[in-house]
Amino acid sequence: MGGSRPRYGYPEPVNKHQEGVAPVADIDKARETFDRFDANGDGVITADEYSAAMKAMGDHFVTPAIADAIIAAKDLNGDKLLSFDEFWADLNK
Ligand SMILES: [Ca+2]
Ligand SMILES: [Ca+2]
Repeated sequence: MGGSRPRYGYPEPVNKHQEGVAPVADIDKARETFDRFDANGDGVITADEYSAAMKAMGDHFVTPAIADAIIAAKDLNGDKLLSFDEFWADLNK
């Protein structure tokens, strides 16, 4: 009959897998979200696109004027458009 082996000196991993834990922003997910906002796929999000996307997600309070202010807060180069780099930089602040 097979005996049981001693298990000393063999540390077991505490966390085998951590589902639903996202300690750092995930660039793939960010890209997915960005694409959802960027309706015409030109690589930048306008206030209109932002507002429309929020509406599509059920948030009717983000008017184009509010979207304009949100984008202005994230807009790093002042062109009033949100590029993916700016979007990503905002997520990682
Ligand atoms: Ca666009
Ligand atoms: Ca910009």
